[in-house]
Amino acid sequence: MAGETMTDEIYFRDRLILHPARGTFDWVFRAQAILQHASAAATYRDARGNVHHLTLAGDAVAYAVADDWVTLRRDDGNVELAWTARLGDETYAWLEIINRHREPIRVDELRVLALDAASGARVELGAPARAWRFFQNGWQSWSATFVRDCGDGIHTDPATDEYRYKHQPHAIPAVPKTLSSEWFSVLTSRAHRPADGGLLLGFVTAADQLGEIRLQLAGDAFARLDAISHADGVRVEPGARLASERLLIACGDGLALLERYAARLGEAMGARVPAAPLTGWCTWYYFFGENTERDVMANLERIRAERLPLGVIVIDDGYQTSDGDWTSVRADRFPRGMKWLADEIRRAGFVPGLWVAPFAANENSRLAREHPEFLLRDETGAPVGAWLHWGDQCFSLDLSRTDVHEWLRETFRTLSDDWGYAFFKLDFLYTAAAPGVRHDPTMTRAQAVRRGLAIIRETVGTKTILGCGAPLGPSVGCVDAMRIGPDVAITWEPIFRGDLTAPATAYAMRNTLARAFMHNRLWHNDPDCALVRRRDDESDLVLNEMRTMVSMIGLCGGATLSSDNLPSIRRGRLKYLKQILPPTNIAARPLDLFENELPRLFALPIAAPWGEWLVVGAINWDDQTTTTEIALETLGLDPAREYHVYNYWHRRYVGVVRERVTIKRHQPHETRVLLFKAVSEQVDVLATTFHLAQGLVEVKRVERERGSKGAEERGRRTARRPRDRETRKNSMMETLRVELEKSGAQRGEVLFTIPRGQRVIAARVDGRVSPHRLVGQGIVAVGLTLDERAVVEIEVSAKPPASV
Ligand code: 9PG
Repeated sequence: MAGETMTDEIYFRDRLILHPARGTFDWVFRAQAILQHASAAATYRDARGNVHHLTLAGDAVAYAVADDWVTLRRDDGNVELAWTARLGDETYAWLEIINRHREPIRVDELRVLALDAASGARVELGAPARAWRFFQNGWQSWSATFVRDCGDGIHTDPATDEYRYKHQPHAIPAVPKTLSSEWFSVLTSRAHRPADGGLLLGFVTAADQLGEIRLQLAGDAFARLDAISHADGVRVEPGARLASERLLIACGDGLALLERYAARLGEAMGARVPAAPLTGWCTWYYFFGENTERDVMANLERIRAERLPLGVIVIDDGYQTSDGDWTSVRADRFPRGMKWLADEIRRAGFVPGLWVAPFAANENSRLAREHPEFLLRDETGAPVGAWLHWGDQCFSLDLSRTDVHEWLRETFRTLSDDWGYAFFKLDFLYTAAAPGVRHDPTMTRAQAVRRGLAIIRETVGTKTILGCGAPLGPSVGCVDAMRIGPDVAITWEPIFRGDLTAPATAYAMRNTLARAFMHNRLWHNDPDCALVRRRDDESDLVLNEMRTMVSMIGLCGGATLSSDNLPSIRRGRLKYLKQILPPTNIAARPLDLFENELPRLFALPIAAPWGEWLVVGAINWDDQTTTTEIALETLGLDPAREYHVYNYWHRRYVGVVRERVTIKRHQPHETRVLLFKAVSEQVDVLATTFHLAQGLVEVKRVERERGSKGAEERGRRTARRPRDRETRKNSMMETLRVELEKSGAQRGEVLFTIPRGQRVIAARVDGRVSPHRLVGQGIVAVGLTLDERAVVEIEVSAKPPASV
């Protein structure tokens, strides 16, 4: 049915209420109009350059409804707007602009949602705007991402050109209190428990236009909310149309909404999700560009000697003579060339990896001098800045040029085919999306990024691409892994604390928590390298800070790369790296993301065939020692049950807890890693200490045998094992057999829970009776060196039969 008649309200599928007489609509969730009098709008320029703003709101609009969609239309005589919502299980909306004029127009913005308080729009979150919380997703890998409490005011960025190039893709209006989030946001309110009332607005397609969610407050009050699809001023010819990206509108639990959004974006963009996460070693965070062939070989040797399960050896920045001249190598550092090195790395059993910033050129590079036409220009014809590399200006390339495409192909053919690199850390990718006058006026900034990445992908085939400094949306489907935060550093915070994107361990970890949900949905998350070197050995990080870095990287489950100078790392520190290798490939969840701007609870629920447990990283971001109380309910645990708690880094059994656990002396910047396992009535594995996940990675199998028969038979089979009398006498026994497997050699323990009324008869490691010690009431630990594989058994007297 289609209608031109003006009705006051038209209800559609319990989800949408149209107000065609006003050109607005409400979006409804559980009988509550969450978005009220929302509209849509576009900004375009005519052939004379006059700016027009066309909105659906204000007057009557035409509408059409069908089985599962609704369209609202307005025409200003030159162009037509068509807003469509598809309402199936989920709501998707998009906006089209149709040029009905005789001359071309240029489209700047398509606002798929436009809510203006001045014209009666409201967002119903059960509380006034000052009590809202807004998820702010940064533009590219390094850009800060966190949930902002609107009552806390806005975060002020360093207002430098350099910062703008790197982190601010849009000109944000000079209205006070503008909160901006790239591609998606979730709004919650302090009035709600986290489990309800979150509103997600998120673009689930991102290949053609940059998406932005923008919230504006006037003082403490709501002023505007917009979901903007940026069309970058592309030309639309007479008779032609341009559609925005697709917006998902949904309500629910904040964290669950983020997870759902990432799943939809990943599906729509054909995300590449590798089967196993990345591991490796990278030159950057020790050598900082001064790495040589000798350094790489020395590190390779230590990795081999320790049998560290690291896959890729990344030669980061510093091999090239200049940014842009990627095939021209510094012979002083790499005298035998990059192919020789790749061959050596491969021969040693590793994957050779290379860092490249493919979408930019140093002002002093041969590329920039010989091909000034490759550089992206602004309206004045000046090259567009990208970043400063040790004081040299780097410029953006124009990815709409076919000669740049050809150069890109040729470059990666050399690195991939001729030299043999099989892993590419592609950095400073945001430079392709810089605002500028592109050679091809129909190419948007998102398309420029994607075109560049597509060419590299075509050239390197199925080899691994890690995105870095990369605009997130258009990279989905092109990269296998993605850096999700600023650089880690040998300091906790930077000297200039105002810039949340500066290299700093705390800042890197902030993003690791906030973007954890992207792992395995958009790509493999890369939280950046783990640094375990000692303080003063080129580091300022104290033990607690180093452990926090390792805990966060381990819990986020993604790419795990080391970037220490391994030959100088002592065993006592190397064990920290070993304890997060290999990665679990499961991302922990920041449970209080919508309550604390710096989340304090990073929880990894684990389900293995032999049991379920929860590993929680409890972070103290404060500079003081504090007491941290954690209610079991906030961890998703049953407050009516009893749980064993094990303190991983301190190797201490905490005891059995109910309802809550208290960390009494939670030190500054310390992450207390606690394992929770429900108390059971049988002998069980409590934890293992070889890996932070405490059993998920290195325990391959757990077998249980009851009764004396099995044990005696095995006693005969392993004739060398001395059988103690008691064992044989005991007719009712139970044995738990744990098979462990892990690359390298590591000292550690397997801990068992022994229920009340049962007693340990013997512990065995690889069939030999081995000492065990009591570490708490009903908790027994068996120590061993796990060298590739081991079998640990615990034999206990079975529970006495219940008296009749
Ligand atoms: C190599 C490094 C490492 C690192 C990347 C990236 O000038 N800057 O603002 C700036 C920001 C980040 C940065 C370097 C410089 O680090 O994240 O892992 O590859 O490049 O130069």
